[in-house]
Amino acid sequence: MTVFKKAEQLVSPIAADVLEGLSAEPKRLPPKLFYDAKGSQLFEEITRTREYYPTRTERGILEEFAGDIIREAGNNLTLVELGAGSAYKTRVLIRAILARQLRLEFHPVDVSPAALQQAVTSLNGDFPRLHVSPIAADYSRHLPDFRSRPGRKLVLFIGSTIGNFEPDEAEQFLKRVRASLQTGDALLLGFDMVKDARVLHSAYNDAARVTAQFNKNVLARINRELGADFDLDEFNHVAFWNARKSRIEMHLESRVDQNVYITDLGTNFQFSFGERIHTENSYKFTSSSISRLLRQSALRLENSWSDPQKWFSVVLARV
Ligand code: AVI
Repeated sequence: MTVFKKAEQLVSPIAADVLEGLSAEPKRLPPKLFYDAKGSQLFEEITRTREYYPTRTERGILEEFAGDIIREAGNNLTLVELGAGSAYKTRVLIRAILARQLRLEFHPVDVSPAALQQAVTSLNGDFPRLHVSPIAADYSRHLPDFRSRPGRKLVLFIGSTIGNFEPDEAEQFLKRVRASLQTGDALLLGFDMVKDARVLHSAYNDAARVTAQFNKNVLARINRELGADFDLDEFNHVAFWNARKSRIEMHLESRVDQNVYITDLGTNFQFSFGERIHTENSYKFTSSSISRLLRQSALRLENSWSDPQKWFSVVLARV
């Protein structure tokens, strides 16, 4: 029994996803594999590139409308954030809430204890009337039940992370969030909008090639964690706008016929010239696709705020 337990613990948590994804036809890897320490750092770098507009556009909307958003969300709020998020964007909202109420309970929910610890340390020092109670959980699988917690809950799911879910997953996820809340609670969601294809294309093909590094880091991670021998130079970063599906697709394309051995899986994977691994979809929305998603998830769209170009929308939905 003990031996089994030990053996299980030795298997990397990414092994099953890698085996399943690379055995599939066409090959794929789930986007959550991007976010090891290196990948999270590369994502932060992407958000600072000239071409990647979503983060700075959403931040601008929150800076301009935080007061209105919080007034609309209601009194006596308890704040929940799914994913550690950008501390900066959360701070803007915390400041607006603390301008209207004496104390605030904040529950950041994240799978990474390190990200949570960072949130607790930096926020506690800066906001004496804020009480941070972190929750370590993979919110995409298991959502804590917030119904018994005091106050009206405002759940943040910003950063257009909802766009990385498949449409049916997004609906199922929002239904689960709704079930963890009570009537009158609210959700604040960030949606990246459909826009000029050139703008979309550049955002995922930045000139400094940070997004290419971010995409290829998934192979480097498999090399590090599962003892694989991917040669990163033998794969191309491919990202394009699929208008029919309203999404940016990211792939890694093999430059040659090649074999890759993954030691921890004891398996050899064959790639032919031009064969792709599908690594991410990033869905872009219209006001009607947002309304449809919220309606299907039994949430009421209460208000939304945008930038002047209407590139990004921050939406308040009510349970
Ligand atoms: C985290 N997520 C919203 C990003 C996006 O735009 O879909 C991830 C990303 N992929 C490439 N660049 C950024």
